[in-house]
Amino acid sequence: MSVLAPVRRDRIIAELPQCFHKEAALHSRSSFHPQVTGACQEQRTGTVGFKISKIIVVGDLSVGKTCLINRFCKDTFDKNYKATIGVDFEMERFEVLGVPFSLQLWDTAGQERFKCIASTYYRGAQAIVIVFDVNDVASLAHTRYGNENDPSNVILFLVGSKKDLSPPAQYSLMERDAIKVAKEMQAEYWAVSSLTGENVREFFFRVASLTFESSVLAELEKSSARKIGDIVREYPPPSPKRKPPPAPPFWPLSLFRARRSPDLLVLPHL
Ligand SMILES: Nc1nc2c(ncn2[C@@H]2O[C@H](COP(=O)(O)OP(=O)(O)O)[C@@H](O)[C@H]2O)c(=O)[nH]1
Ligand SMILES: [Mg+2]
Repeated sequence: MSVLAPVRRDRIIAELPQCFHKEAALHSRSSFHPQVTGACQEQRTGTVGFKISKIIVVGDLSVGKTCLINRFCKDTFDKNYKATIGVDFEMERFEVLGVPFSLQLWDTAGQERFKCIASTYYRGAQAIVIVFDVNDVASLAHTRYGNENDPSNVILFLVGSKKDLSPPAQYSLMERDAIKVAKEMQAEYWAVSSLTGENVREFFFRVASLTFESSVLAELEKSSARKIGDIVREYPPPSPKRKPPPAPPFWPLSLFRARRSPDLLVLPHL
């Protein structure tokens, strides 16, 4: 029996949630990668079911990072600004295609920009969520810094926050620029409102699904590499010169002497 409580019913993902904008999406397939679906059906997902995926949230001060996490994890919204002190994180448990999968959402007060903290904060992150305020062009320009520290295999999301404060005409102008930035960074673009909750759940479901998909694909790649390794070990390629294999270096010399004159069997001194 599992010691953990069952996953909440509203955290169960059975189908791939769609992207927000096809032009700036990590991929726009309508369903999970067939290899991933197959592996889940046949329970070949290895360690993925025990994994906690680290997701870090970065962006300028006051763009709405904490509110975004709180809207999703606690379904609350606080109008009063409370500066985040230090580093905080929330855990969210999901079930994707029947496999348990957890996200650890890291929130900061913006210290990730300082080089000494950045490496610790970014280390092991599977996805980076770069938040900007859709009503503040400067905060979009600043998002580019998020790119400097990430390793190449990390999944990037560019999230425009406070959509409720942006009139539609103004929003569409800003969206053009945001999509351009997202494409340059190879990030997936989303626009959300933590006040109304618009797109918040959809966004985090997409984060969970894409990180899950990439974890399963990595696991499948690892296990096929292991299988190739086994075949190579079992059937080593023939060596060009057929030399007898060298004696293991730890064999005592006396063993060889003993073989040559069996009547003088000397057991090795162990
Ligand atoms: N109208 C509106 N205000 C927001 C939204 N998200 C955050 N805020 C406000 O913006 C301020 C900063 O939010 P916070 O999440 O603390 O920013 P952080 O410094 O990036 O963590 C707070 O006063 C929030 O109430 C939103 O979606 N809509
Ligand atoms: Mg904060």
